Amino acid sequence: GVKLGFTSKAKMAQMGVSEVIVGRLTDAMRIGDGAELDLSDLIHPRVEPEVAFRLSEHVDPDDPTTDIESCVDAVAPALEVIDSRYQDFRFTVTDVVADNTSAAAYAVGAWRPLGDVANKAVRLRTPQREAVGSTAAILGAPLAALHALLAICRKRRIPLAPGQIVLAGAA
Ligand code: 0L1
Ligand code: MG
Repeated sequence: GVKLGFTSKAKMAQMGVSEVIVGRLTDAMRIGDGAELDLSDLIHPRVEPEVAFRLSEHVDPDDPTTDIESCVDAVAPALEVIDSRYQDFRFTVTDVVADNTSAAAYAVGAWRPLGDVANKAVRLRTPQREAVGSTAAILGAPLAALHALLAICRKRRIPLAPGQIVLAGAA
């Protein structure tokens, strides 16, 4: 699948960038239900609460009438673990795209039919801290991230196929 990065104003400001980026997800990055992530394989990981979409149709980037929302059949809460080969996540936009947008691992919760996921409260708890957010932080609404993804896929010739997942960005 694919993931979007820098979808929130807070994240853009934190990282000093101003554009949305796309990275690749592979099945080897997936953390299965109940599985544990071995942190010794990672450098300085961070975790992000996200919204995942599941593609049910091929997305044709060459068709100007493509409706990406109708290519999605399910939505789920997700966690993305990011990690960077750049010390302390200090990089340029070019660096981070070359580093596959810091994508390291992800876990997806239970899929449910696509419904309204705009402005949903999100709470992320780790042993160290607890933080709250909103799905509105994802470009105003997670569905907006799908439209941003289509625009980037058109420009960068990135294929999207049924069965792939899309991590829409951090809440
Ligand atoms: O998923 C993300 O928002 C991360 C994008 C890459 C930038 C970073 O490492 O924070
Ligand atoms: Mg992310």
